[in-house]
Amino acid sequence: MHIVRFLDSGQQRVGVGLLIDASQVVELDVRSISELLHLSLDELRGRCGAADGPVRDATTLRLLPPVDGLMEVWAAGVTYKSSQLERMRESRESASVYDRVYTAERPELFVKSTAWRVVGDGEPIAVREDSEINVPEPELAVVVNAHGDTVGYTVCNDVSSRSIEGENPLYLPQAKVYLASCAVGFGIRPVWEVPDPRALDISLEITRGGVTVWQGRANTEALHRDLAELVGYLLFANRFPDGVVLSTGTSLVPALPFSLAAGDIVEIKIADVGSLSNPVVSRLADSDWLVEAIEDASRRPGGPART
Ligand code: DO4
Ligand code: MG
Repeated sequence: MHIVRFLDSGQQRVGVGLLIDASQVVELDVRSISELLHLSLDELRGRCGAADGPVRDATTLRLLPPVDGLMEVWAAGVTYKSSQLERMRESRESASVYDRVYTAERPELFVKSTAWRVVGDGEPIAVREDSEINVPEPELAVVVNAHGDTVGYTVCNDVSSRSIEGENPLYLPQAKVYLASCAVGFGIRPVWEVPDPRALDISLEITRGGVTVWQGRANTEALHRDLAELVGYLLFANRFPDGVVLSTGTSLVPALPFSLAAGDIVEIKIADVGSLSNPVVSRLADSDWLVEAIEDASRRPGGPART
C-alpha cells in the first residue's frame, strides 16, 4: 500500500488516498500529504487502517509526487563508499573533503528542493545546458512527519552535475539544485510495511533509443550511516511544519565520462518501496510540462496544478 497524491483531471482536483495493489485508490478525507504529516505516526496508521472513502480506479488518475505545502526535500551525501570514491575521482583538487566527510561524525546534508519544484513519476528531469557530465542518483528517501517521526519511504532521484561539483565543491548548490533536478516516486510506502529499510535492493537502468546504456544494482545494507542518525542531524536545529523528505545518498554512480543525454529514460526501482521513471530533457524550453509548471507556480504559491 502507498499513500498517494493524485490529480483527477475530470473533476479538476487534487486528492490524497491509498493506492492498493497498483489498481485502486481509496480516498482519504484530507486535502494534502502535509495535512497527513501533521498527524502522529499512530494517528496516521489508524487513519490508513480505517480508510473507507470512495474507491477509485487508479488508471483514471494521475499520481503526483507525494510532496506538497511547505514540505521540503533534503539530501544526504557521501553515505556510501562508492559515492565517496567517485566524487574523489571527479574532484581531484578537493578530493579530501569527500574522504573526510565519509568518516566524520557529522554527515553532509543539503536542501534539494521545495515542494513545487519536485518532479513526479513520468515527468521530465533536466540536465543543465552549462554542465558536461550529468548523472541520476537513485536514492532511498525517508519521509518524516511534522513531529520528527519517520512515517514512510519513497524513491528519490537526486539528479546532479558532476562537472560543476567537480570544478569546485562550493558550486554544490548549482550542481544539485535547479529546475527538474529532483524527482520523487509515486507514493509513500508506510514505515510499518517496510520491515528492514537497510536491506532493500536498488536498481538503476538508463536507456537511450530503447537500448540500455547503463545499469547497476546496489543494496541499502551498504549505507554507511543509520537512517535515524541522518534524520537526527536534519532535525537538530531545524523544524519542518509540514514534514520533510530526506534522501539518503546514492551508491550507484555511472563511471566517468558517462553523462545523461536528452531523450534518455532513467528508471529506478527500490524493492518494497517503489519505482520512478523519468525522461531526460536538456533545454527547459523544450519541456511543455516544465514551462507550464513554472507559469502555474508563479500564479499559485501553493504549487502547480499540473493539469
Ligand atoms: O557531496 C556531494 C553530494 C553527494 C551525494 O549527493 C550523494 O552521495 O548521493
Ligand atoms: Mg545524492
